[in-house]
Amino acid sequence: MSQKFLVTSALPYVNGVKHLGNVIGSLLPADIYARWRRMQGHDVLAVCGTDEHGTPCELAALEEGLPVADYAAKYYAIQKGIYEALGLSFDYFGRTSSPQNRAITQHLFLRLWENGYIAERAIRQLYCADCARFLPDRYVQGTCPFCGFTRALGDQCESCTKLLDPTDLREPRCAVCQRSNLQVRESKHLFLDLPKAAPLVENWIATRTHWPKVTLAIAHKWLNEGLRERCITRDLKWGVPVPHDGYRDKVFYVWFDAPIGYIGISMEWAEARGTPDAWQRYWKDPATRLVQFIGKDNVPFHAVTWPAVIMAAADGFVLCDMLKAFEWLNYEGGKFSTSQGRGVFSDQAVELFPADYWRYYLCVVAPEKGDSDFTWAGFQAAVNSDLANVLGNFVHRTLTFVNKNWGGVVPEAVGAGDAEAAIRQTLADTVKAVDDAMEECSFQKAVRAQRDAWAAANAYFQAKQPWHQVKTDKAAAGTTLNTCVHLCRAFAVLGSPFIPFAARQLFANLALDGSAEATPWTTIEDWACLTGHKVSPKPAPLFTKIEDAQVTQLQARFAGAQTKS
Ligand code: B3M
Ligand code: ZN
Repeated sequence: MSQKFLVTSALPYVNGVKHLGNVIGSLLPADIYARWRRMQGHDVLAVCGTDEHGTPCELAALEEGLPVADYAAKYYAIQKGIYEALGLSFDYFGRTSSPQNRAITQHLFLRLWENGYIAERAIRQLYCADCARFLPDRYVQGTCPFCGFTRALGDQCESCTKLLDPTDLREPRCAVCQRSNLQVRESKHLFLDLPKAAPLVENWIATRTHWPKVTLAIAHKWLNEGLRERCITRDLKWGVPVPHDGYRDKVFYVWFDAPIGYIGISMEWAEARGTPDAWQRYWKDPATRLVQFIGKDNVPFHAVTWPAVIMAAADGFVLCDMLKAFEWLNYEGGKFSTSQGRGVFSDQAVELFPADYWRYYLCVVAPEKGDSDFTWAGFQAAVNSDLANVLGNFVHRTLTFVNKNWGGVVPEAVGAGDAEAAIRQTLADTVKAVDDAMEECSFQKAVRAQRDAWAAANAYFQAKQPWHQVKTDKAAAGTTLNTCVHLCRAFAVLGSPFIPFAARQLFANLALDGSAEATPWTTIEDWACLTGHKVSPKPAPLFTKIEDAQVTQLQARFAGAQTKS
């Protein structure tokens, strides 16, 4: 039965180009999941976009010497292009700075105000006497009062993930001028009354027992520590203006409008296709399954604050059904580092190798049960062994054999025996394993199950020895090859969400239309449907192996101290 799915990836900050850890930390999983559900015939709306407000973006614009709006437009376009090259199939890649997001953010704020969830408070705020301005969150840097990390920012400590207020920091300094000529001045701000919303959130989280362990652990830890009122306004010009007298010169805190951006981007999508209300079919239907992919540092905002806003606003928006959080991907045993040019960034990745190589390997090392490590040796092994030697080789030998011995026409399967029964069972088990893995959003399991099936298919071909069969019993050879061609087709269907470009080539090699309509998921185990079908006379190779020399070169190039492009 077709279901409605809303699929979101964390919205990457617009400041610069993201590294491979960010790609596997939310973008790629969201795409694969969306493709998987579309392939199954479900009604999917998948959205992503750049998170453009807040101090990270302003500080980056300052560094690049561009007005912040121009800076955001520039990197929005750059990021969008890279994600298309990676095959990310969002229905819309939008921006949190859109007029749609401004409207829905202001609307939800007013609902919160009416419902009594907004408090006015005079707060003491850091003011830089040298820059003559208030310093909101990330404009202040200093030492984390909880863990002692010396480069904590005013909104969150990157090291222990605790949320902070700028005045919590010890030895604070101004991020703009790096001096400590700071004063504490009083100014009025608006606060989200999280203590009042806490029971709503607690009751709701109690129903999310199917969430992954890390997500629940972080959510519970946060709730157990007790929720504090959270300031949602900032003294900045760049952002969504606060629609309330006395605050009209302020904007909302970036983490207030960023998750609302999922809705804003859906509104952009609806308008772009000429059906401005279509977003409501997803967001306001309680039967919609909202599936969200994020990095683990984003859990508090997605498991607690944003749901608090949605529930307190009581405006009929769906809440998250599945919140999948990823841990960190490291690079060759250390951290990816933008400032030191260490590791592979997404713009470089798409220039170096076909997108599927990254997509596949990143799933193999997806940081799902803890942090994991990108290594060039692992990347090379995944491409050369799994993709080229196992899947690529199986497809190649199958199609070459059918072309050579039957003129490309798939022979009949007569007298299928035990070996056929076994491999059919393997495929049935694989289909179930991948579907289960996707239901629990486990990407490692999903690709492992497929790799095992590719290996089993190769072993079947090897064991049947069709090159002998064809000389002694051509009908028996036909049974073998009929089975193998069907396996190729099944692998194309199952693989299409994960390695969409190779899957498309595989469908072309089979001379099949690979669209979900033409080759529906439900026919994956229809073992009769290809008999008599003519495959392509010139199947193209799916993958090219990576040479050792190239790996050595890449290890050196990305080890750090690359000049920033
Ligand atoms: N931009 C943080 C990040 O990229 C933030 C996510 C927003 S999701 C609404 O990690
Ligand atoms: Zn300053």
